[in-house]
Amino acid sequence: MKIFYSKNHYKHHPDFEIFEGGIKLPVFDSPSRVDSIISALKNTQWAEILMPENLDLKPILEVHDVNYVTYMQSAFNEWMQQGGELGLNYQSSVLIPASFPPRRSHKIPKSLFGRAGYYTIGTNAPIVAGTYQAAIESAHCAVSAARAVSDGERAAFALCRPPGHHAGKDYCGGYCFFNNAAIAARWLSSEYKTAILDIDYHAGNGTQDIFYDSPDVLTISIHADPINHFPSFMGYADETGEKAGKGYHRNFPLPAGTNDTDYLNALAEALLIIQAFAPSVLVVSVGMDLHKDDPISDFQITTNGIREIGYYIAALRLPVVLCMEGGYDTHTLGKNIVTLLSAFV
Ligand code: Q9C
Ligand code: ZN
Repeated sequence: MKIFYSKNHYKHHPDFEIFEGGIKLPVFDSPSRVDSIISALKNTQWAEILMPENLDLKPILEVHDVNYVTYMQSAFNEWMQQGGELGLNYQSSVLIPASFPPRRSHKIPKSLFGRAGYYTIGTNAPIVAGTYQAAIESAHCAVSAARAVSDGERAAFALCRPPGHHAGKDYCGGYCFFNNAAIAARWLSSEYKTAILDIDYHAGNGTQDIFYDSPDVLTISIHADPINHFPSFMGYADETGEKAGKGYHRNFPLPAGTNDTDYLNALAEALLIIQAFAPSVLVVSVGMDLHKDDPISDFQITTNGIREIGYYIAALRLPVVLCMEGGYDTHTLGKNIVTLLSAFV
């Protein structure tokens, strides 16, 4: 299986993020997540590890607002020009806004932190010097995997970091900057009927938002009930799309303690909806934070459950583009990814 990943992911390495209560914690989306996955993949007989194609901004701008992309490109350097955070240098500074727009406000202030607040949904998307480059190349991994599948591969894996499914057309959040899976799906959808299945532990609010009024791409997310978990404001069962997109989005919020059987029941229901849509290609947002050992999650899903999830999805017999999203237990991450991907080998 073709695996696309860029070494430049490590350039996105903020030292900390800010949790509820103002608690400063080391980031969960650490570069070592990718090391865990790469070393497990290297121990298989089937992983062909490749660099992403060097694409331009075009596939990214099919999903993201040009002013947001420009903000992402310049934000960190603008902050350094303004002096950055007192006592921190270029290498250790982190850009995190502290003011967010009131609902329905569409004023985009000129000031850096005005824009930062406008283009960010929370404190969990810290921007450092290398974030933009890492995020661009992460998106290119997704498009490269989409192209491999379009060229006839049964499946391809985009080892995206930073992840993408919390990023909307014009916002970052939840460790995500550009929505890799949505970019791959938009790229594919010009030629193929495309569906996205999101199995990350968190609701894929960005993906939901991007395709919410569109019937072209069916989007389904299975996740922790947002009543208790990030992204809090989206991912509820009654959100099913709007305008022409009505009926083309579905959420499956699941309770704390969800086990393999509970999860597979929800997945089976989601897969029936996908079959009824009859896509010719499937994009999967792969978050391994659904595993029982994940440090920020409360599902009880085992590695065997993950193997079954792979079999269930593979049984659709559709070409599949898998994009890495979350998953923060670096001890089990590599093994779980190899277990999931094995279903497509
Ligand atoms: N109290 C992904 O898995 N919030 N993003 C953590 C918990 C941010 C997760 C706070 C979680 C973002 C791609
Ligand atoms: Zn997640």
